[in-house]
Amino acid sequence: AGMGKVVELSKALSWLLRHAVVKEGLQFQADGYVFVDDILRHPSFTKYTIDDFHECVEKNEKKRFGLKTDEITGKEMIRAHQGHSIQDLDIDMREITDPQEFPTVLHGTYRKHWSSICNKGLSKMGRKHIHFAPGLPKGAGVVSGMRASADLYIYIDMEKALNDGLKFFVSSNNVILSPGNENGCIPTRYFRLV
Ligand code: HQG
Repeated sequence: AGMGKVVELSKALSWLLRHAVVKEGLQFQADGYVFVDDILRHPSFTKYTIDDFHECVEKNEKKRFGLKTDEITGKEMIRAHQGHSIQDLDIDMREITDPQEFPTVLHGTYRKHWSSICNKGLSKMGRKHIHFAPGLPKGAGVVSGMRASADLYIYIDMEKALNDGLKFFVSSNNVILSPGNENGCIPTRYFRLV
């Protein structure tokens, strides 16, 4: 398939797997996986083939998706590794306990949000977690965990945040995720100057 079709499929899968499986009436497992066959039958996906799915997973620049074979049925399943708004999911993520493991943890955002972020801290907004990258994108490339279009980077003092009991996790595609405090926020006192 052409790159245009692959990117279009990546966007459609991000929408479905992160936000819409419930409202679209699709079955999903607690770990976020959905049967590929069920998706191929969905009206928005009938133009795609199983090969398009494989290509989309492999070529994805942020390694957004993962495939597995269901042990019971032997059928292929797909999930998004992070970025969900659906609440009833329990995706295996490793907790970060050593602040030295990720010396640089940053959130990519936009200057237009800065005054609001200063008031409330960084918020998970509509998602389950606030997203962070373990470093800046290399060269002109992209890094999982932040948007390439970000024009403001907020660095986190991991030592201070972990000491104060804030939780951070790493997803299978190396995105750093935090549910924030009881308000779903990382307060500004955990930001650091670089
Ligand atoms: C901002 C992409 C006002 C926040 C990326 C962001 C990521 C606030 C937006 C993943 C705020 C939320 C998630 C506050 C945060 N006031 N604005 N207090 N706190 N914000 O889409 O991090 O390419 O939910 O900075 O790489 O942009 O889709 O989060 O601008 O990993 O795989 O509110 O999406 O991954 O937007 O993006 P989002 P995000 P994919």
